Amino acid sequence: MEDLLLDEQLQTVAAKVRSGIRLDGDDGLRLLRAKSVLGVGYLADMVKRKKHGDRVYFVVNQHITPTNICINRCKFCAFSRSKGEDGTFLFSLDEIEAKALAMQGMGVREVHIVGGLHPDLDLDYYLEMTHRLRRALPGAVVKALTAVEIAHLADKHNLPVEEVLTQLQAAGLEYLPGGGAEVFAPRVRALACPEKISGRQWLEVHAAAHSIGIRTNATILYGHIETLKERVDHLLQLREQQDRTGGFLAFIPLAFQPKHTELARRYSLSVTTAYDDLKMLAVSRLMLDNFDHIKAYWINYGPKLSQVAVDFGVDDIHGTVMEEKISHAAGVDTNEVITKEELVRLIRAAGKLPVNRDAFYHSVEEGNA
Ligand code: V47
Ligand code: SF4
Repeated sequence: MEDLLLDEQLQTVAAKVRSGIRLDGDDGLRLLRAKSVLGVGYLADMVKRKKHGDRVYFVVNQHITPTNICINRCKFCAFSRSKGEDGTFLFSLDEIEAKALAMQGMGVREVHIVGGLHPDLDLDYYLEMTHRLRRALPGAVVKALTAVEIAHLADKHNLPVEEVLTQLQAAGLEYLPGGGAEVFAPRVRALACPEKISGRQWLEVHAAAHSIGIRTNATILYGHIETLKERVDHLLQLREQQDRTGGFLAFIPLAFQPKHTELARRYSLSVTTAYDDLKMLAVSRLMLDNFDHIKAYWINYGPKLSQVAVDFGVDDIHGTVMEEKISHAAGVDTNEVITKEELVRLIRAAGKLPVNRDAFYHSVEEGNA
């Protein structure tokens, strides 16, 4: 059976995986270039099972996007607008609080907040927002502001990143989402998001968060102009940082959604294929041996591919979401919400044990979640 799945190239990697030897960059490339997606998935599943057995996690969460006004205007982003342009939005603190209040009593464990870099919103807005969200949903963790938004606030107020994070933590922020990492390679950043902080700065913000006990996620935006080697280098940099600071909980490969984006227009890019997605998820599991969780973001993959992904190294399929603007602006045709019951059904039908988790992956309900 194994011989059918693992050709000569994959056998070399398989030997390392079985003996728990750390994979190197060449192994990463071999895996991404492998012909057999099933072979790569088989190895990733082996590692996933050692860490989590049959468990597959999800979270009852709510996404809130405060604004789409952004000074960066990354070339892959169809969601952002410049101030004064048509189609902008900005929610007041009362409106954001009302969204959270509407979710009271629904078992929400995480509020996920990612938005644009608004030129006029200051730190006080985010401190007050965090405080109000904690008050409205005391059982939920506030997972808010990517490293890019944190760096923007530090820059705006001429404060050290550590100070911005400490003030947000005092207001109740416990977790940073993984966005803004994109691809660390300066070549890709110069073409795809020239205004964004560098990969090094992104890693520094996460290191600062880890040093004061804020847990964080990490992402890669793949499937556009990056090379496979640039993908692997990105994973290696995250692994090195995790060895040093240890605060990452989940890694989320984000499949590029091309519609209405300048990057897709300029380079004639298409949406990723299921094979590319499954391989990327599996390779992430295999390369990131010091990350506990690999997440398939169902908003980008759709519920069906996310279900299949739980046999390819994935132990987490994200959550209920409620509203989603970034990927939908770029053309995904998934819903913006999925019920807890549907997530449980998908995980069970894959022969796995559904675990309703909190933001920190503590079990809220298992089995009959
Ligand atoms: O950094 C922008 C991405 C990210 C597109 O931590 C796009 O659990 C695909 O932070 N196609 C923000 N992606 C999203 C984010 C996130 C998402 C899911 C889970 C978590 C988590 C965090 O959205 C940005 C960028 O990489 N993005 N445009 C696009 N066209
Ligand atoms: Fe702004 Fe984020 Fe979109 Fe870049 S990806 S333009 S930083 S909202």
